[in-house]
Amino acid sequence: MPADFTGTWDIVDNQNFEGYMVALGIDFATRKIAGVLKPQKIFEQDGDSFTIKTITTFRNYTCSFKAGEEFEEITKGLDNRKCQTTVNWDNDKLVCVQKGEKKNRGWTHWIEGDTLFLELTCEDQTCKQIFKRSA
Ligand code: VL7
Repeated sequence: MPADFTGTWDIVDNQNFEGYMVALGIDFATRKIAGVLKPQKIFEQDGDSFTIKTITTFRNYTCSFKAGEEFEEITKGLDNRKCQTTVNWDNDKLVCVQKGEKKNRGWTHWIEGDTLFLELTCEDQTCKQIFKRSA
């Protein structure tokens, strides 16, 4: 049985989001707005099929995929790039590789109890986010 991420998660910590946004080439004004947001993650999971919604007061981002199947991701409203993206299980972690213009781009999610972890990487920058289950 794979891990079940289904639910709603509220951010409680966000380390080096600024560095991650700089690596993605996000402009100064947008970074200042984005840097104070408190994103919520809403996971819908049916086995290996996922929809992850990242919800903020500024912009929302939705990504749907099936583990193990490559898809074209357009990071609309974020850095607006096209990636060939694959998310795979690594034991109970979800490991995403976003192939495209930016080197070493991807993210990893995992759960420990009622805590959801996310590490977002682009080039030499890693942002570490922590969420607590709210529903
Ligand atoms: C993680 C934001 C910064 C542009 C707006 C900020 C809007 C949220 O990759 C992500 O989630 C994965 C893993 O959970 C699933 O899709 C999105 C947010 C990255 C990067 C870019 C700043 C402008 C913040 C919508």
